[in-house]
Amino acid sequence: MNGRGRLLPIAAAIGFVGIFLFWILYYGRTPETPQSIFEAAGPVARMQLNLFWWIFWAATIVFIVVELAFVYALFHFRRRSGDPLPAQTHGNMPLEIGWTIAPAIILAIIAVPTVSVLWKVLTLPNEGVRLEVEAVAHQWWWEFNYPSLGIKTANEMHIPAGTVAVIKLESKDVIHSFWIPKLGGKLDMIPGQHNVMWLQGDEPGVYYGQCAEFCGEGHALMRFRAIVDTKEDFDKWTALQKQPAGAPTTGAAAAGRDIFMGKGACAGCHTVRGTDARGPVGPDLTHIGSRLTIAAGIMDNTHDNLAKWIADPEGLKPGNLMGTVITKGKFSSDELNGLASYLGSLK
Ligand code: HEC
Ligand SMILES: [Cu+2]
Repeated sequence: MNGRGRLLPIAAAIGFVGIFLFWILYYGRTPETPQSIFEAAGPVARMQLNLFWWIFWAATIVFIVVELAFVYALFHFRRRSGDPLPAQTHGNMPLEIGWTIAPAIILAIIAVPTVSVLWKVLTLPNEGVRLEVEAVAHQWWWEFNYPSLGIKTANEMHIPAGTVAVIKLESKDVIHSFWIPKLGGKLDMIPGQHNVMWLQGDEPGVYYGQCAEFCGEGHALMRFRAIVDTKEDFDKWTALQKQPAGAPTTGAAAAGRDIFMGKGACAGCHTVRGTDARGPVGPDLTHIGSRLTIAAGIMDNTHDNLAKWIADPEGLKPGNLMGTVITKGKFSSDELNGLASYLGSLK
C-alpha cells in the first residue's frame, strides 16, 4: 500500500473516535434529566461537579497531547522503502526521567482540588442553621427520622432551602448507598456503622434520590425524593407530620380502615400513629396521603396506584417483604378501593 492508501483508514478512525467522543460528551451532559449530576442544586453537588470538570479537562489535555505525539510519530518516523534498520537504542535517560516526572506533576495538580473538596465534603459545617436527619435504608425503601422534631416518615425527605442537613446514614440489612445526584453524594449505608454526610439545597424543588449500591433484586426500584421546601412550607410540613392520623370521613375509607386494622394484616407491619397499627416492619403510613410517590418513588401517589400496589406488591417490586404476605388475589376490588381510600385520606 502507498502512503495515501494508509492515510485514509487512519483519518477515518480518528474521525470516528472524534464523533463518538463528541456524541458521549454532548448527549451525556443531560442537566435537564432528574438524576443528572450536571445541574448542581446545592453547595456539595457544586463542589463535586467543579472537581469533575477540573479532572475532566486535565485528562482531556493529556489525551490530546498524547494523541498528537502519537499521530506525529506515526507519520514522521514511518519506515520508507530502502530505509536501513534504525539505530537500536535501549533506554534514554532524559526521556525516562521526563515521563516519570510529568505524570507525577499532573497527579499532584489534580490532588490539590481533590483533597480540598474531600475535606470540605467530609467536614460538617459548624456555622449556620443545621437540621439533623436520620436516614435508614431497608430492602428496598428509606426511613427518615427527624430526632429533634420527633418526626418519622418514609421515602420522601423534606429539608428547608438554604439549611445544612446533617444526614446520619444507617442500614437495617445490607449495604446501600445514599445518593441525590443534584444535591450531592454518594455515601454508603453500612449495617452497624454510622456514616454522616451533609447536604444543602439552594432552591425549593423536588430532587430525585436513588440507592447507588447494588442491594438485591429491588435495587433499581429503591428510589426516593428529597423535597427542598421554603422555610414556611417546611414548618407547615413539620406541623402536619407531628399530628396523629385523622379519622376516616367517607364510608369507603372507614371500610378500608377496618380491613387495614383487621383481616388485611397491614397493621402487623405498618404504623399509623393514633391508631392500633404499630407494626415496625414497613414504612410509617401515618401521613402516606401527603406523599408525592409510593413504594420508594416508583409510582405517583394516586388512588389507582395505591390500589395497584396493594393488589400485587410482588408484581411491582419482586422480592419485597410486603409481597410475601399480601399476595395477588387476596383482596376484592371493593376491598382494594376501601384500602386505597383510607390511605389516600391520611394526609
Ligand atoms: C410483611 C409486612 C407487610 C405487610 C403485612 C404489609 N406491608 Fe405494606 N409495606 C411493607 C414493606 C416492607 C413496604 C416497603 C416496600 C418497598 O417499597 O420496598 C411496604 C410498603 C407499603 C406502601 C407504600 C409506602 C410508601 O411509603 O410509599 C403502602 C401504601 C403499603 N405498604 C400498604 C399496605 C397495606 C394496605 C397492607 C395491608 C393490606 C400492607 N401494606 C401490608 C411491609 C408490609
Ligand atoms: Cu439499596
